[in-house]
Amino acid sequence: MMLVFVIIYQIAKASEYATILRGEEKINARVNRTMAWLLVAFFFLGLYGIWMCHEALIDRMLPVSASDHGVQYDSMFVVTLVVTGIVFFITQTALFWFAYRYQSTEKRTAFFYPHNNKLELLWTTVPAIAMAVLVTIGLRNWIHMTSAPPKEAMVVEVVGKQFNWLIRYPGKDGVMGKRDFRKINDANNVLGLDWSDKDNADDIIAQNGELHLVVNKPVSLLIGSRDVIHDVGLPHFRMKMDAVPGIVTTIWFTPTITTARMKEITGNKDFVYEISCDQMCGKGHYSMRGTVIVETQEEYDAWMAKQQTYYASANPAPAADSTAAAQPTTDSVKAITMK
Ligand SMILES: [Cu+2]
Repeated sequence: MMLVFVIIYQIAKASEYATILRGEEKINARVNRTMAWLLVAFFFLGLYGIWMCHEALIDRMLPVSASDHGVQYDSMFVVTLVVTGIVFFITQTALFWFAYRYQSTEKRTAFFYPHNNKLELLWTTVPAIAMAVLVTIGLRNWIHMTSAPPKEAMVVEVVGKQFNWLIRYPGKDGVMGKRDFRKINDANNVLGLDWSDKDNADDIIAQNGELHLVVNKPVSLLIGSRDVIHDVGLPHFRMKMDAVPGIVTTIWFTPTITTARMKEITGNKDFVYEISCDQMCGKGHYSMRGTVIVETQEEYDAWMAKQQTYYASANPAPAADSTAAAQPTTDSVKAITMK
């Protein structure tokens, strides 16, 4: 750093002496010319930089969106990028071209041009209209995505904790039983299911934390947290939503591409849809990677048929009473709660 300063200082000193020797005007004209060319060079260097970044990062881009809402997001993104991109290239080209074309010379003096109503009107209204259109598209999509999910949507609960995701399915009745944070214990009630609510009897908590979804079937996620604020990030579906302790947040979308199909599209046989935690939540934040499996209805049903209710897996009953434990009736649930 010091060396650079010394060099710049020496060059400045040298040009100062040169100015005295050769006459200031002549030197100024030459400096102006050099500066103008350097600006042009800077412009092309900048364009090359943009192209370079694009080349370097293109392989890391997410594959095509795997949800209907994601397709809408992507199209908004492209529209915004094209509109702002065109404006960027026009304004930047003009900026550097003007600096070159209208560089100061002996022949040309500066022209005082303080105000022009027509120009002011033009460069205020055009961006205002463009922004209004972009915001309107965004609002329309936002209203759709945050609206109530369709009636046929499946419901899955996703609860973040330090440091993994707990996924609960409502079971055959399609209803999630009540939860109470005071009933949470890591031994046999990770979500604090209230066993006095019989809707909990058939609820399922996926053993390996996999979120199984049916392709082309809307899904509504009920999102919560057991401790701090997490965030359900579903990059391949272009969705994300905060997981906040004490309240239920929701998102809904329709997955449109099965995991199997996405493996073909990406040419990656190990491809998995992931849930990332998009909110810094503690020292294990990086490890909160969940898996989403999008499959056909038949595959989903086959998987679901193999799942044990959380009640049964968390409360292994004595061997003699095994039938009651596997499918807890309201009575057996009550009996356990009374103890
Ligand atoms: Cu987290």
